[in-house]
Amino acid sequence: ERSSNSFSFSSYHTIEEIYSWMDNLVAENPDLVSKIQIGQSYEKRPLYVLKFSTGGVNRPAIWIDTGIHSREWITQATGLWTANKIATEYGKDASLTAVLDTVDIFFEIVTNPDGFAYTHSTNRMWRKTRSINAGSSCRGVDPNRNWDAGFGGPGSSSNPCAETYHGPHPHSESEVKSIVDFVLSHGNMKALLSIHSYSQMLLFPYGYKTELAPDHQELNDLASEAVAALAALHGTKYTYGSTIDTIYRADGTTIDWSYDNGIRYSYTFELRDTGRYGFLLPASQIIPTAEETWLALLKIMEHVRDN
Ligand code: ING
Ligand code: ZN
Repeated sequence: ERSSNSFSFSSYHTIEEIYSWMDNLVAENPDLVSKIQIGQSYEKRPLYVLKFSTGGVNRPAIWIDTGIHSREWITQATGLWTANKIATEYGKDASLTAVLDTVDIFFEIVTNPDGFAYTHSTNRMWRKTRSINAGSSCRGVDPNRNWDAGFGGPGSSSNPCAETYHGPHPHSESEVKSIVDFVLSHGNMKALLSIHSYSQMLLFPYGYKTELAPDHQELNDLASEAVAALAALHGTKYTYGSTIDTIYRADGTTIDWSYDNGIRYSYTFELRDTGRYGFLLPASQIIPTAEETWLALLKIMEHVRDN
């Protein structure tokens, strides 16, 4: 695509199309959007983050990632629509404008590029990274079990062939380690929103233990507001709660790591649907999904701005 004006948000795209679209977004919004490379994947693809900022120095910030599980194509597609929304609505939408006047947003859209390329070339259902596992013919580590928060517990697998393989040690995957290093060195991240599919859920810590998070009540109240805003658009119903109580025990996950590292507003979205199409969500649902998710994201961003 030459111009991001002619890019179709209602279809799924390859990594090459997405990376070139990102360059256009930056070129067309140079005062708001910049592109940062935070590292490279196992197969040496660049790991890009879009930074949305209206100025200041090390402002409080919100991290959003999509596509850490490569087969969850609705998430990268929602990421593209959302990044475009942020760029086009700044200065128009009063609520978003007020957020960006004090808060920066960091957005990693293709968080597992090797897996994503593999879902296009070879296996549409690939979830993990593509790293080689010593002593096994099975490839890849689950990048949502690889974080240093309850790492290696029973809510993950030590079998390299399993979909929830935790990897040889915490942050063994460069796709994970690059985020860890970036977020910690930033030092002022107030929220971390990690977007998955599917199940229509809004989850918060913990996944690795049944103990309630110290901020449980606030996280639960904000989740309730966010899913109400989401449902108001198209009637899409979300459940919400701590990971362990709402889906299952999960050890070494992104949001438990961020929460344990001082990022109070740590949430995982599980986007549409509830299983009819699952990971193969029809492209006709991209825009409705992104639109409704945006309303929930805005609620969370407003709360971060005001707290
Ligand atoms: N589900 C998530 C998984 O990694 C999840 C559920 C999200 C667990 C966040 C813990 C924290 O199993 C999908 N669909 O990936
Ligand atoms: Zn996932």
